[in-house]
Parts: sequence; structure tokens; C-alpha cells
Amino acid sequence: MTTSATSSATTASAVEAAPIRHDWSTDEIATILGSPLLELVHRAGLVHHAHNRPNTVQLATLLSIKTGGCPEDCGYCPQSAHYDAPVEKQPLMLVDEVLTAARRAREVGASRFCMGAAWREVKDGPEFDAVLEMVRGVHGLGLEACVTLGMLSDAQAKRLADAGLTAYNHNLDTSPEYYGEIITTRTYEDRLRTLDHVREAGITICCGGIIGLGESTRDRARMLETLANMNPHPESVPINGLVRVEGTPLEGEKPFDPLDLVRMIATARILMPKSQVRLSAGRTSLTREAQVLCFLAGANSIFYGEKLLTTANPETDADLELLRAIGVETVAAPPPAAEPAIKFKSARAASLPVAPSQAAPRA
Ligand code: SAM
Ligand code: DTB
Ligand code: SF4
Repeated sequence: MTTSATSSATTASAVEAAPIRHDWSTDEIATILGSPLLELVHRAGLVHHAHNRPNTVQLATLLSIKTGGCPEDCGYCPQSAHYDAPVEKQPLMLVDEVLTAARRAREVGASRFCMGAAWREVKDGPEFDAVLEMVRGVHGLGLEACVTLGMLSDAQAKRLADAGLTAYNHNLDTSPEYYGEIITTRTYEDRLRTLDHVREAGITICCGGIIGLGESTRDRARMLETLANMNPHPESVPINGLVRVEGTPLEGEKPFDPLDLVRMIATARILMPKSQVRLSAGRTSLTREAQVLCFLAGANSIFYGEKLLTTANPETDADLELLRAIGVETVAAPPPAAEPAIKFKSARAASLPVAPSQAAPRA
């Protein structure tokens, strides 16, 4: 059922006057998520226009710097050692190889370079030292440097900050209630603890999730609630559609509906007006028109380059052609959100997983 509960906030003046909030309830978010699509996209567009430069998109390039053999059992992930996906294990890349890839990404227009390692957690030692060197190098090229390395201690977060890291990607993936259906080797609380370490070190947070894991609409709302009630909001919110990879437990999952991705992006934009909302994995399943809807709904970044970490992404030429066709300019990241300086509020206490018996019923 869809309910029109957004009408009071769908005039430009109402949107401009609305304060940035960190106290959203599940019901409010579920109502926005389920509102009529045209109204939802319209409201998200107003919020986007009020807070950001709407005709701009940031291009971020991904590189898997250490591939496969991960001890975690994330049910969507081809890099987990628990499953038999067609991914060739690769040890940590050399610093020079990574910087060559970063230079190439910069030449073709990326302004952010995100390095991913299939680790459960960071271990101090020569490999972490090499990652710090990569971060210094990427930062030195004038690119935003982002890494996603699994769990992190506060001391490790500080070392990454000192090396010039812009952002740390660490996704919540789904709701606290559904999390245990997808991952059993770590908890939601583990995830939130690492995010606290990142925030305390002064690194910006890149945190989002995936649709198409078999979750309910309520789960989607609950994940957005956790993100939107962080204070400050994550500076970057990647919204992924599941890439179904053979050999993973979710390979037979029903394909996500592109319009549900539009709904997630629009709702994220409404809840977190100044965050960068990243249209992330799953773009090879989207038509050009569906991607345009995502931009109208407030997406202002894409992953750019023929590969995500291990799976396919649209060709760079096709992306540039699409952006040209719709008159969108590619830009470096916007300045950090001008939210009042406050002591950040951890999401940990508010979002502990509930017992399965209390979990929201599946839609
Ligand atoms: N090991 C680190 C971690 O989990 O934080 C970093 C790498 S991990 C591959 C980064 C993110 O990619 C995951 O949190 C997940 O949200 C996303 N991801 C992985 N496999 C995916 C898939 N098949 N489809 C969509 N997103 C995926
Ligand atoms: C994010 O949210 N999505 C990106 C990035 N952050 C690290 C990763 C998507 C991975 C898709 C599956 C793969 O290519 O292995
Ligand atoms: Fe490992 Fe990250 Fe893949 Fe989970 S998502 S299996 S932690 S690489």
C-alpha cells in the first residue's frame, strides 16, 4: 500500500525551511519509502535542489587491492572464503601498481579513488603499512582517498587519518533485525563500533547498504533509520543493488526492482539532505532511463570504471555519454556539509539488534 504522507513537505519553501533531522522514526521513513513514486521523487528533487548542486555527479573509481579468501560469510559476497564464486584470490597489490591505477582513474575523470581489501579486520604490520603508503600516494595525486578494509581499531583509524584518508567505507548492508540472516561472523554492533572509530579519527564516513537480499520494506526503512539518526549523517551513503554472483548463497535471489533502488535513493536524499548519495553496485541491471530517475531522486555520485571490486560495472564511455546526454557535469566532491559543529552521536546504543521474535515481519 502506498500512502501520500509527504504532501505537507512538497513545496520548495517547506523543504528549504525544514531543519536537518537526526530523530527519524521507522514509521515516518516507511511512509516516505512507500509514498507514490512521482511524489517521492519530486520531494527528493526539491531537497536535492535546496541543498546541493543538482546538475553534478562525482565519479569514484574502485580498485580491489586484495581479493578473495575473506574469512567473513557475507551471503552476497563473491570474495568470501565460505563460498565457491568465480573469483581468483589475489594478495595485496604493490603500492606502485595501485598508484598507477589511481593515476589512470584521475586521467579519465575520477575525483575519488576507493581501495577495497577482502579482510575481516585490519592487522598492524607490513600490509597495513603498505595501505597507508597507498593512501598517502592517492592523496598526493589530489584525489579523495577512500578505503574499505573491514574492522578497524581507533589507533588504526588515526593512522589512516594521518596518512590523508578522506573516507572510510563500512556498510551496514541491511537492518539490525535482518543482518543475522546475511552475515553470521560479525554483528551490527561490530560494524557500528568501527564507524565510531572512523568518526572519532576525523575521517568522513561512507556507509550504506544493499537492496535485493530478500529483506522487507521495513528492513530497508530500518537501515535508513540507523544511517539518518547518526549525528552527523554519513557524508557518503552508497546504495547498492545486489549483484547476484554464482556460488554465493544469494545467487538465486529475486532480482531487485530498479524502481525500489530509486525509492531508496530518494528516501536517503530526503533523510540526509547534504550527504553524497552514491548510486553504487547494480547499475549493469539498470537502463539509462532508470539511472536518470536515480539522479532525479538525488543520487550525486556513481562508481566509474569497468569493474566494481570483482564484478562488472558499465563501460566508462557509456557513462560519459549518458552524463553528456543529460547535461550533468562531473565534479570533485562538494564541500563538507555545513551542519552545526556538534559532538557526534554514535548509532550504537540506538540500534542494537533485536531478538528474532521481535523482528519486523517480512513484507
Ligand atoms: N571487507 C570489507 C567490508 O566488508 O567492509 C570491504 C569490502 S566489501 C566487498 C564492501 C561492500 O561491498 C560490502 O559491504 C557490500 O555492501 C558491498 N558488496 C559486496 N558484494 C556485493 C554484491 N554482490 N552486490 C552488491 N554489493 C556488494
Ligand atoms: C559500496 O557500497 N559498494 C562498492 C564499494 N562500496 C566498496 C563495492 C561493490 C561491490 C560489488 C561486488 C563486487 O564487485 O565484488
Ligand atoms: Fe569479506 Fe567484505 Fe566480502 Fe564480507 S563483504 S566477505 S567482509 S570482503
